[in-house]
Amino acid sequence: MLTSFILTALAGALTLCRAQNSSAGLDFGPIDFASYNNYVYRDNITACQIVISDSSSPYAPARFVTAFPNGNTGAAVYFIPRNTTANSNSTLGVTLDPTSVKSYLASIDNQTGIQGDVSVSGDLEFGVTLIGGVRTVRDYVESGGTVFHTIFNYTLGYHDNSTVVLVRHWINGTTVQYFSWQATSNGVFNVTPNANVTLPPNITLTRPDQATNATLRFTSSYNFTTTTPSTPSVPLEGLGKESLFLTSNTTNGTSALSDVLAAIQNNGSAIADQTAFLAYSTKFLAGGWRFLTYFGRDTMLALRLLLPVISQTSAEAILGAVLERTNDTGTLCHEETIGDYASFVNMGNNQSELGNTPFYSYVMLDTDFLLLPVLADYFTAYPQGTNRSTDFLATQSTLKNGTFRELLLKNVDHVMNLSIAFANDPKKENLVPIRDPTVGDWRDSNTGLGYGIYPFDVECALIPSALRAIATLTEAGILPSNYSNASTYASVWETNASPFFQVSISASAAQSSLTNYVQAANLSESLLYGAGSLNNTQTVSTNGSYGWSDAGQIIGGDSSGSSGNSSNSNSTFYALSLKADGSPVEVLHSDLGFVLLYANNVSQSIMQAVIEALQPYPRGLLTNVGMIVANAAYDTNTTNIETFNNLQYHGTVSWSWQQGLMAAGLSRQLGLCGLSNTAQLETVVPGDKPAWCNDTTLLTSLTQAQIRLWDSIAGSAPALYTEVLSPVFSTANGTFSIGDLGAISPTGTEGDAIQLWSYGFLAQVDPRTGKPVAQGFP
Ligand SMILES: *[C@@H]1O[C@H](CO)[C@@H](O)[C@H](O)[C@H]1NC(C)=O
Ligand SMILES: *[C@@H]1O[C@H](CO)[C@@H](O)[C@H](O)[C@H]1NC(C)=O
Ligand SMILES: *[C@@H]1O[C@H](CO)[C@@H](O)[C@H](O)[C@H]1NC(C)=O
Ligand SMILES: *[C@@H]1O[C@H](CO)[C@@H](O)[C@H](O)[C@H]1NC(C)=O
Ligand SMILES: *[C@@H]1O[C@H](CO)[C@@H](O)[C@H](O)[C@H]1NC(C)=O
Ligand SMILES: *[C@@H]1O[C@H](CO)[C@@H](O)[C@H](O)[C@H]1NC(C)=O
Ligand SMILES: *[C@@H]1O[C@H](CO)[C@@H](O)[C@H](O)[C@H]1NC(C)=O
Ligand SMILES: *[C@@H]1O[C@H](CO)[C@@H](O)[C@H](O)[C@H]1NC(C)=O
Ligand SMILES: *[C@@H]1O[C@H](CO)[C@@H](O)[C@H](O)[C@H]1NC(C)=O
Ligand SMILES: *[C@@H]1O[C@H](CO)[C@@H](O)[C@H](O)[C@H]1NC(C)=O
Ligand SMILES: *[C@@H]1O[C@H](CO)[C@@H](O)[C@H](O)[C@H]1NC(C)=O
Ligand SMILES: CC(=O)N[C@H]1CO[C@H](CO)[C@@H](O)[C@@H]1O
Repeated sequence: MLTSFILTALAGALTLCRAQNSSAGLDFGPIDFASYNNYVYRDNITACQIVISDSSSPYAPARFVTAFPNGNTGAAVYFIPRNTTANSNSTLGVTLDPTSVKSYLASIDNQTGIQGDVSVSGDLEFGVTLIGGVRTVRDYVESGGTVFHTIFNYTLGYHDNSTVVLVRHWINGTTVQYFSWQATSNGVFNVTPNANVTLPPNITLTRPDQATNATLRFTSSYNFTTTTPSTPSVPLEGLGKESLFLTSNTTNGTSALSDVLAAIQNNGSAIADQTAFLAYSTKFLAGGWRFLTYFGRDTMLALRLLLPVISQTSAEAILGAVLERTNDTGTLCHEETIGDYASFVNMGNNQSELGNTPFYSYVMLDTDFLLLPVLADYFTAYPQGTNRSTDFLATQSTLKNGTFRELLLKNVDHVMNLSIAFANDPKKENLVPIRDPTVGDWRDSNTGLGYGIYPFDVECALIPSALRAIATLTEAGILPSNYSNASTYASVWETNASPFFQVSISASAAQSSLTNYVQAANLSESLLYGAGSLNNTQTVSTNGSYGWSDAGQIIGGDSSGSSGNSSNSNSTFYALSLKADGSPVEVLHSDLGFVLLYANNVSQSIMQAVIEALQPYPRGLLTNVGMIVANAAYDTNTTNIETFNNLQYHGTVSWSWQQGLMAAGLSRQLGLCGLSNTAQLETVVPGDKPAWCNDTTLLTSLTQAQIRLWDSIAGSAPALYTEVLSPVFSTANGTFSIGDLGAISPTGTEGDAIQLWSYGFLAQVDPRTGKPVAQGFP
């Protein structure tokens, strides 16, 4: 009796707690990136990102997007300028008044959302309008305006000459979504319903006073509550920067760590707020606006980068979200699809009876190996996680049956099963291929991996690291003792996988490849000398002091030094991937960073390859606006010059988090050598000193490469926390500028302005100055 009374009372209290969302508030913007201004607003009613075209050019439509983490819900409209005024250039500017933005709550039907005012500088017509999932908007945008499914059609609601309401009933459930526009000054709507109701109405706005702007009030709202069988309503509770990060008075860490934590809360607090928009107590989101939902890989990589500074609450939110979504075979979830778009996916899978039950995708191979390394580091090397394993792993999962421990063991078994063949017989065919023919690791696509199926990052870094983690967790008594093979498996992978990826190139072949590449890619020969495009931005004015183009530090250089290369002066670099026939995709790449941050017992040959990759592009990966992720300059298959050009999502473009990975990894490896390095926040487990630490020439080269890398990173400062940028070359200046991939590429993948893993930089110190990155660059 008593027990059941208490349970009922508790359940009541729980419902109350849950009905009251207590998110940390946020209100910031604009963040201007990739031709859009981004604003964020979050309170205890809603969380929303507003994205608006940042400039007007003649006749160009202006795009307006609202994107919500809850249900991964979105609404977008393209405003098309009208040529109504004689002598007009028909430009249309749309500007948000940030002070007008507030949350919207209509208790009558539980609608929540966002409201605000925009000022529009011209007459306009409503173009394509999308209402439903963020994914629906993404599909349209990323397909260059071709993908638009009838099932997502909206209908015209109430309208008069000052108001237009667009309505969408979600595919399943009772959610209704409204996208409303009200002309509050100098605007008159003219709305003509289409005779065919499945086609859009004609909506125009005219300004009675052509000399001034019109003001439009938008309201974007919907009534959806996340539901799971056992938790009928779980609002997303947003974490503020104070609970997201450690604060300097909660640790007794090094002074470098205290400085970094203080910088995050003080000078860097605007950046910390951006991170907070992606941080919720039950999951973290990958990025805004295009990825405002759970992505396993993004969140685990972000966690790994942020380990020195992230709070226990946040670390466990990320780890828990991954474990919650583990499937029966121990495969980890790549992406969750929720809300309206989940219905669409379920129907596509002939499972429409599931309604809008979340759909979990398990396509990515790299994701499977990312949990164990970060979990092992969290439990055994970082103070936040020490002594947390018992309680945390005892947590009951809400999305899947079982405790976190049971789900973790499934992943451990999965990792052991995938790696056993190679561990027993280390030949190429026993490497682990990507599961899906078109996607496999963070480089996503066929083209991103150069049509390879064995990715370097997975085979050479993530698998050995996951196996090491199993050994570490077993040793710490966190995993049961039946994984005694893990350590042996790890050694086999560490020793035998990377040699398959080696590509040997002679000095003369390297030189002629570069000469050919510079022409094919419309670059300039000047980039091949000294500091290349970094000539004016480097730390020191004297070429050579930081190993720019030193023979012992470049591909095809005279490697008589400590390079570890053979005496015939051939250089070795590591292929991006291997094709099904085992042949290497000879593309220089930044995934070496995975080895640096994740792997143990890294070979001297790889360290030498890192030094050589950290040279100016096209000799290496560094441009004056950031490190690029792929470079086909040395590829004997010259068609890859096109496949990896600067219009490709994973071509000669810069992903900021990859710079962060490389920088954190270098810092970790130097730390393993016991080198006192101001950049060192990574906790280094003693006893892991690699053999090459005794090679002083190599160590000097590594520290020089580190400085070069940070010169390049500093050049990307205006886009440091964004998703992706494309370096655009100016022959006149001999340097690159930050280009907007979405605008210059016909396939139109625009970069997100705020991307979770790019905030990994908040845990780093610039080794050139000893200052926390959170403070900004000098
Ligand atoms: C949200 O917070 C405000 C002010 O802090 C409060 O007045 C309001 O009642 C809260 N709303 C909800 C739904 O909790
Ligand atoms: C506006 O003018 C431009 C340039 O003359 C033209 O391309 C466009 O079709 C016109 N738009 C309308 C709606 O008339
Ligand atoms: C169009 O814009 C250009 C550049 O802003 C300006 O020079 C030109 O006078 C404008 N034309 C008209 C007809 O307003
Ligand atoms: C008119 O709209 C343009 C573009 O949105 C904006 O730049 C300008 O500041 C607005 N003018 C006023 C007076 O609000
Ligand atoms: C609004 O939400 C409350 C609490 O979840 C629920 O009791 C009520 O029925 C909902 N109202 C409507 C109109 O759906
Ligand atoms: C808008 O509609 C109202 C009511 O129908 C009418 O009184 C008013 O004149 C209209 N305004 C314009 C500019 O058409
Ligand atoms: C959403 O709102 C509609 C009316 O606008 C209502 O019929 C429906 O029950 C609501 N659904 C939820 C989940 O509150
Ligand atoms: C209405 O438009 C849709 C989509 O273009 C089309 O498939 C349908 O045949 C049209 N219906 C009528 C009655 O014209
Ligand atoms: C919408 O109506 C306006 C004004 O009548 C007209 O100029 C425009 O061409 C129409 N747009 C479409 C797509 O029919
Ligand atoms: C820690 O420091 C912050 C300011 O940096 C302060 O607001 C907070 O109260 C302090 N917490 C404790 C437990 O001392
Ligand atoms: C979801 O909606 C689709 C399309 O209307 C329908 O076929 C399906 O039966 C619905 N499923 C549920 C569970 O409501
Ligand atoms: C109102 C609306 O969005 N109508 C669209 C419905 O879907 C068809 C095809 O997918 C589009 O052509 C309509 O514009």
